[in-house]
Amino acid sequence: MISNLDHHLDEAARAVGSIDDLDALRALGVELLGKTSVVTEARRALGGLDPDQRKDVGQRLNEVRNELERLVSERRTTLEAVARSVTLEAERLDLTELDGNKRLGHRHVVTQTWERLEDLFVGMGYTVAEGPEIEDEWHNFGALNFPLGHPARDMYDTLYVDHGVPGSTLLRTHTSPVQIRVMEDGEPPFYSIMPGRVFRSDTADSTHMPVFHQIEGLVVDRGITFGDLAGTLEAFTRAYFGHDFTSRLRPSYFPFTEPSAEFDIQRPDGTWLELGGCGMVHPSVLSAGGVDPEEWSGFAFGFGLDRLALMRHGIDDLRELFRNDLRFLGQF
Ligand code: FA5
Repeated sequence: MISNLDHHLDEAARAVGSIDDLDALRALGVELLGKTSVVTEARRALGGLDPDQRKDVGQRLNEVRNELERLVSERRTTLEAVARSVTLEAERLDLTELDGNKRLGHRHVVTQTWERLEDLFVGMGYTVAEGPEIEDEWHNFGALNFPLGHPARDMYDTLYVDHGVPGSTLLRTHTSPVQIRVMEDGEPPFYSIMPGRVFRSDTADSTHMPVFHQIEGLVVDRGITFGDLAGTLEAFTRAYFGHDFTSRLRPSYFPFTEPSAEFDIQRPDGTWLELGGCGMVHPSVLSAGGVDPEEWSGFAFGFGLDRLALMRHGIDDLRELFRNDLRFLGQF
């Protein structure tokens, strides 16, 4: 029996050594160590041996079993290392070949979109303003006509910062608080855009990210009407997307604009994507910013900047923009 086991071990060692894929190794492991394997059968047969023989055969059996386990596990480690290096090789990026400018880095497609939008609006006479990403609840909500406890606050899944009174500090959920800051810091008229990063506890999917970008627009002057808003958005659509895109305004609701609308863009394939909201600035919001609503009126809009990039470049999944795969980003 002992010589049978030794012979089995020799054969098994050869079989393990000749295997070069992990699935086949898993199957061989079951064959060599599982319920119907030679070593398990031999253990069952031990009961029929006389005590002396049982001791010798039992000891050898344990040794053979341990050796089989070691052989299989060693082979697994080797094959896993080979699989890893095959994957690494396939995903290797050669950063040494800097022939000419071919492989130089360039701006991320979201940054390019951001800069293009700034150029476009600056060309239309707007200035660019910024505000903080960590905001107080007054600028993000209160001044924008969302009183405490107002159900419209639930439109945004807000991420609060553990600072000061609970609920008083947050990651801004939109760029609209910058409207208030622009009005607080200056005197009308205002023609400003406010690009920036915003945060919501949204689950990532093909059109949503928890961290994304918006571009806000605010115009406050004497005699501004909804017609000015519609005309500005139309001029923007043509300048940014070109002539194979169309846009539409749908009635909507935001506490800080009245009337309010949603701004959608139609792709060349006929599908629509919501890009943002807009409307006439609510008189209470003008007052909150220190602007007299009897004298001034205005409009505002807020677009998803990442979605603008998506539409313009025909990308169908927002998440692709943030996977940092150079083979993808290199296309833009
Ligand atoms: C707002 O955030 C309003 N502040 C917009 C506004 C400004 C209205 C000024 C009126 C006047 P909304 O929650 O719909 O509205 O977001 C605006 C746009 O941001 C959306 O249309 C969409 O393009 C983009 N957006 C919203 N959530 C996400 C997300 N999770 N990921 C990527 N883009 C998003």
